[in-house]
This record gives sequence, C-alpha cells and structure tokens, in this order.
Amino acid sequence: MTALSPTPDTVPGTIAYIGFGGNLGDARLAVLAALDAVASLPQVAELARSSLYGSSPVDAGGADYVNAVASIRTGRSAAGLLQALQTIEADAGRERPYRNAPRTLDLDILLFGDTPINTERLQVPHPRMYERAFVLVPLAEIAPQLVSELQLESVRGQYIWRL
Ligand code: PH2
Ligand code: MG
Ligand code: MG
Repeated sequence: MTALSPTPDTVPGTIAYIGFGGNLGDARLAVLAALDAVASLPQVAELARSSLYGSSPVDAGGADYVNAVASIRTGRSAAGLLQALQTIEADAGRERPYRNAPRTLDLDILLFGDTPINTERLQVPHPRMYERAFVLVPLAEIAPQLVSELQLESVRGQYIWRL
C-alpha cells in the first residue's frame, strides 16, 4: 500500500472505496493508468491504493484479471463519481457485449461513506463485494478495519495473488 495524496485531509467530502479490474489487453497498464486517472479527477484526493493483484475470473470467463482497490476522499456525489468513472472506462475502450464479458477496464464504487445507495444505476455497498476475494483482499490491505477474518475466510477458495 502507498499513501499518495499530500493533503487528503484538507479536501472536504466523503470517503469512498473503488474497485479496479480488467482482463482484456494489457490489464496491468490499464489498471495503473486508471488509478492515476481517478487520483487526478477534480474534487478527488486519493488516500491509499492497494498493490496490484492477479485473480482467476469469478462468475466470468476469459483471461486472469488484474485487480486493485483505492480509497479516496471526494466532494462529488455518488452519482457524480460514477459518471466520472464511466468516462474513464469508456476512454479505456470498455465495451459491454454481455454480462461479465472480458473487459479492458471496470471501475466499481464499493463503498461511499456509510449510507447505502439503492438506485437503478447504483447499488452501494457493491452487492457482491463480500463474495469476492478480488475485492476483499486488496480492500483489507488498505482498510483492514473494514474486512473481518471471517469474511476473508469465506472467500479463501478463490485464487488471488499479489503482482
Ligand atoms: N469482475 C467481474 C466478474 N468477475 N473476476 C475477477 N477475478 N476480477 C474481477 O474484477 C471480476 C471478476 C464483474 O465485474
Ligand atoms: Mg465489477
Ligand atoms: Mg462495473
């Protein structure tokens, strides 16, 4: 884990956690570029980013994934953050031919403050995050207080490795 932003505490707003993933093309490069793109967004200060991880596809096909998680503080609304993340996905060539298709880049809001969100476009906490080692392991690296041993134990059968 690296702590990056020089003055995150001076940026007002909500603490959010974002999941990064990709398994099409040079996913390692795409995730690294996306981490930088998110950190550079207006009204966003990066607090921490996890290591990059390789992981076997879960409920999906295709190549192994590259995954990471970052925490930010943001003055944006959740909907405003989602819009910015979708623009970064589109700029990375993201296409959606079918559900869980291999993708150049996937950016998911995992947590946004501590208020649940349930709209058609956005569900937070991410509905499947606690079933997925590729979310919980990097999240536990940067925010161990958010992930219990029991939760980690429940995904121990899923293959994930540090890159
Ligand atoms: N994302 C999915 C479905 N399955 N598997 C891994 N290992 N990593 C992912 O990011 C991932 C997945 C849907 O977003
Ligand atoms: Mg996803
Ligand atoms: Mg997504």
